[in-house]
Amino acid sequence: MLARLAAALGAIVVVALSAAPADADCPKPKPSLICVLAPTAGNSVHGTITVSPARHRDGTKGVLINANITGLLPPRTVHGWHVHEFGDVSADNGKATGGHYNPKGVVHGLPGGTVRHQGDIGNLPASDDAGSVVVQGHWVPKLRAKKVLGRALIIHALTDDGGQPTGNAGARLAQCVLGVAGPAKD
Ligand SMILES: *[C@@H]1O[C@H](CO)[C@@H](O)[C@H](O)[C@H]1NC(C)=O
Ligand SMILES: [Cu+2]
Repeated sequence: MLARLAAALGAIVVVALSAAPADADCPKPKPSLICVLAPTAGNSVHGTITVSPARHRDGTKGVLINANITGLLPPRTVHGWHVHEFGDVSADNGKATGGHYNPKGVVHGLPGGTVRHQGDIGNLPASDDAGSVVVQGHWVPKLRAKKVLGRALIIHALTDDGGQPTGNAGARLAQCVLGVAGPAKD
């Protein structure tokens, strides 16, 4: 009886030891996401977007978005961009990605506003004379990188004016799926 109890306890200790993480003292690196744009039919927008978890000075959690996008024609135009619900880029018009990522079922808005879809990341800066934009550290409060992993990012033809229901941003020029990024290269 006692021997059997000791054996059972031994088994529990072994299980507990093998389950203990070897690197318990190392903080887990936070995943960053990467999205490589492909143009929808009839368009020529290409680019790469990264999404990194960040915390604002006031303690708000969110993400910082970097992007380098070309083919935003005509030149000097402002294009809305959003996280859309599904990572399905099988439709050549971008429509298989569904609507904006909006888990709370609220109304549309822009990142500075009090109410908005979580996928409402606003507008790109105006494209330059060549139709390109480079974005460094576009802050989006309350968006969580791990919640958008596997969803799509859409670049629209028109400016998101914040209007209902989806900002009047027009056709979808390019789409990509947010995936796990490798180690930072810069
Ligand atoms: C943006 O991408 C283009 C190629 O598409 C590259 O030539 C350029 O160096 C990139 N710019 C930045 C700031 O990464
Ligand atoms: Cu959109």
